[in-house]
Amino acid sequence: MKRCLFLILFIVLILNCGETPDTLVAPKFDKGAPGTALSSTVVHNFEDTYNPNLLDGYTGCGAGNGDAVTNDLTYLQFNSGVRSLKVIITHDKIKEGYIWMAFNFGPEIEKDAQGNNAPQKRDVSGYKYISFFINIVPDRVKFYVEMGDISLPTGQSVKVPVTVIRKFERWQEVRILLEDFKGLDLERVNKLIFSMNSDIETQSRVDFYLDDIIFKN
Ligand SMILES: [Ca+2]
Repeated sequence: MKRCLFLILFIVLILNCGETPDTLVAPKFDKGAPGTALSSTVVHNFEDTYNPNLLDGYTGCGAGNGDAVTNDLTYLQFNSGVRSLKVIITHDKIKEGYIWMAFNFGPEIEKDAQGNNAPQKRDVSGYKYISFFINIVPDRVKFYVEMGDISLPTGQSVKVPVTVIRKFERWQEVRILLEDFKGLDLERVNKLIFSMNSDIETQSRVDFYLDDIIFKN
């Protein structure tokens, strides 16, 4: 009888070992060998280098019409690892400007019509969210998350507005459903952009920290 119980216990253990964890229920993803589908794709975690990002693409920022944006890897704050990205934005309250921080998807080996390195397409259709962590100095910040696909002309994207209310106390995760990017071809996404228009932001200066930009389910 004892031997029989041991046998049953052994079989149960074997069956449990063979179970596939939920995290491996995978989306479609066009990088990596077949059968190695991933449960998430990290765009940037701001740990080792600013450029290239973890999708082998170029990360850059800019502003016009009197506005300014700077960003730097910093040890002052982090959600993962030991570093995050510190972003400082200043607005010209008189003029209307556009401020952007772009994460192109790489490797950027092809040229577009203007001769610039062209971001490469990624299939993110198997994911449910684009997620990122933010920690902010002012108690309210409004911006857009934009994404482009390779069928859109250069400079065009699909925008989703985001308002973060949390004060500079702790990291806050923001998740945006990918289905909210109406009309975007999720099988051929080539860039992710954080942007602001001066006219939607009342603060003259916004400091915030950004970490762990991830496509996930
Ligand atoms: Ca980090």
